[in-house]
Amino acid sequence: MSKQKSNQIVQFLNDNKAGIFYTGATLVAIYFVYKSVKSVWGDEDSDSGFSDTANNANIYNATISQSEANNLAYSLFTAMRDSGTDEDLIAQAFNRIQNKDDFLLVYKAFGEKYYDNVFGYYLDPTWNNKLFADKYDLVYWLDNELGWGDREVRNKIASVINQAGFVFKP
Ligand SMILES: [Ca+2]
Repeated sequence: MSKQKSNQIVQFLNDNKAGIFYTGATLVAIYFVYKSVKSVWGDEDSDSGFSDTANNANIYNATISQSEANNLAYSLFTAMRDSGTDEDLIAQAFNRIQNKDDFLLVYKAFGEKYYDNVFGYYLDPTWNNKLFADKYDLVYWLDNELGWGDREVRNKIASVINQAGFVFKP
């Protein structure tokens, strides 16, 4: 970039400081309004917190071991943690989740993780990320990641999640 060009940019920024500031502030405000609207209307099931139901998992009825449950929870996390979703990986994990106790073990292993529910990705729990994101459980993550375009996967996974005592629309 030429010196003259960069001087022009500096000049432009100086001349438009207030405008740039207000544009930035407006974008931040829109982001927060969108987030709060989404959290009020986006989920009819407003109780998206960690469910104690997981503690009722009967490991004797589970067809997977605890370490398999940990691996499946990690696969699901991997499928959802970045922007976008790996639907195939989710479907694959649910091939192993045969009954409600399997799901409850995986649910418990997943726990709650910081999640930007607008852009759909995991945030490391640094102090500033805690301002922008909340912790959500596996059912919330799945519901938010799988949109109406992912009907096939939703159909596949809904019944075992509902059997486990959660509300998840196919
Ligand atoms: Ca994602």
